[in-house]
Amino acid sequence: MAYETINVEVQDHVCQIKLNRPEALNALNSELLSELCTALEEADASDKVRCIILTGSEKAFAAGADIKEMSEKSFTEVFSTNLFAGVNDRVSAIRKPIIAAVAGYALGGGCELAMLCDFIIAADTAKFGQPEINLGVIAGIGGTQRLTRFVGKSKSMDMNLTGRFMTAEEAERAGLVSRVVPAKKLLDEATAAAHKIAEKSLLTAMAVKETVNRSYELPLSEGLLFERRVFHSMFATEDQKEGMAAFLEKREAQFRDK
Ligand code: CO8
Repeated sequence: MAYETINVEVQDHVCQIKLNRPEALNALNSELLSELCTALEEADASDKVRCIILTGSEKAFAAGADIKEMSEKSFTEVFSTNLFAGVNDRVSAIRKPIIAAVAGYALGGGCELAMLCDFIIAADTAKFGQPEINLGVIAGIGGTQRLTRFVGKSKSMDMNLTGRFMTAEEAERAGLVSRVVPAKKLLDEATAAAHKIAEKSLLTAMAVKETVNRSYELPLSEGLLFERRVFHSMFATEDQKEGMAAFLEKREAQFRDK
């Protein structure tokens, strides 16, 4: 499918989706969000894709929701259309792993979109922030909720109340990003990580994603039970037999997603 505000490329089982509104630092307008959700759903459904990378430009992953588009909206309109609920639900429903490769600004909805991915690899130029308070609003798709779970209350309050930006180094220390790499190597590192994931059984990778995400929804005892039951269920798969046999026979596993 042809898109106006994103570029999509599939190579070696990895789908790279690049946000592409350079004139607005990849601000997330309704067209971009709709195209992004459709592209993610297409990748999720495609036999050719085993892992997804979401990225932006060198200057901006995304500088937030599109302020021009939002500025004239009324309460009635945003409430009755449940603005941004669909994006949260559609991105959360993707079952294949999504890596956010972030360089430059990831602000407001940009930071929230990165947090909706499964993990974040940051360039050393990345800047994360929830500056919505400067616009007289608050975060709307995870900036007060997911960010607090990732970095703790104190830092989340700091980010949401002062609107200051976090460097990549601080974001790694705080647990928001999994690794920081030189900006020039960002896509190579993200692609290498995606290829590593793509080599695994897709069934198992999806089970990992579903189970880790449950840890945010469940108390520990229920989370552990869910994990154990999913672990047990993997013994019904051919990939479990193959993975363990390959280890014992000292060879590479040939997973078949069965
Ligand atoms: N919306 C619309 N346009 C934007 C946005 C934005 N969020 N950010 C930048 N732009 C535009 C600018 O208006 C400018 O356009 P023009 O050239 O036509 O004037 C162009 O991008 C370049 O921007 P700057 O000239 O400002 O570039 P600087 O390098 O001087 O500054 C900054 C970069 C610091 C990133 C600055 O642009 C900035 O502060 N942007 C706004 C950041 C912000 O407040 N983000 C939060 C938005 S609110 C939000 O995200 C609510 C989340 C709700 C959920 C979202 C669900 C997906």
